[in-house]
Amino acid sequence: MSQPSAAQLDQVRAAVKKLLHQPDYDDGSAGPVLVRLAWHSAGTYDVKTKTGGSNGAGMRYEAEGGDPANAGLQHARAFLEPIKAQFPWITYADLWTLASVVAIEEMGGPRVPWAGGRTDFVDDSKLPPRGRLPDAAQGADHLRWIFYRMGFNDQEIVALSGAHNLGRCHTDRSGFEGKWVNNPTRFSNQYFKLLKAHDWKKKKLANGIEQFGEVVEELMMLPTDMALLADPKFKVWVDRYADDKELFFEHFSAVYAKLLELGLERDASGKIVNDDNLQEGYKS
Ligand code: DDH
Repeated sequence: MSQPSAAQLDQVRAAVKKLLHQPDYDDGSAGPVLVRLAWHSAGTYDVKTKTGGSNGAGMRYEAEGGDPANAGLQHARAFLEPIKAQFPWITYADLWTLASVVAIEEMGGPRVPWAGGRTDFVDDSKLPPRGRLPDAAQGADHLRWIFYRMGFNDQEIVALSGAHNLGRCHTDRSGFEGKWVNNPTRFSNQYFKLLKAHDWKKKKLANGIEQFGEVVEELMMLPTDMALLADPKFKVWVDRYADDKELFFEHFSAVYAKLLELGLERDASGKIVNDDNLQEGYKS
């Protein structure tokens, strides 16, 4: 079979939409954890060595899936298993990334351009080493070191960080606890507004981990979130996104699409040309 048709992909999109409603899970939606799955699958990319990225869906295997940074993402993968069973022709790498853009849009966010064609072939020589994903206990220098490696600039780092409008931290996954905004299943620019509006104070959790909290509402910020306020170059974009939701949506859509494409080279027709291992299902 050649590349899936638009009609086939629409069927997958519809199935993901149906699956998002999960009354017994977290805040009632699988959306946030699906977004984190796609981001962590893509965010291992290194522009210099051209290793990592969403192609290959390497997180299915222990080397990547067992990285403590990916704790909890097995829930996201499990949510998507019935869809993979229903549509076996789609690769995991395409399914994970597509599910995240469906989730973002369904939760009220922008439509993110998405193209398929990723394979599930894991090239052992290109396995990303652990430690490529950000450490929330660090500051602005660390953010630049991690995200410049993927090929992003300061504006893009802040726009991407706006994904913390969604979901929450879990003590048993990252050690941090709580959500950034009151409605964590609604995509908006609230994260930037709250970052500026509150007087965030350092708070030590029972497990010894330090995060930031405030007294009025039980919301939280990570040290890396606070770094966006403290660094003058990042702060320019925090201010702009807090004031202008449309601008944030536009920039987020562009940068999130770029994230999902890291490591993929396409020809004019959109076919991925730098992967010799096109899965049976996608060979034309
Ligand atoms: Fe994040 N994130 N993230 N994040 N993230 C966590 C949760 C979620 C960092 C740390 C954490 C991005 C950037 C950063 C989402 C999306 C994105 C948690 C809590 C930590 C810790 C995990 C847990 O306990 O379950 C750090 C550090 C950074 C950074 O340095 C910039 C980006 C770029 C995205 C994105 O999607 C583009 C989402 C969604 C969640 C909520 C997950 C959930 O289960 O809910």
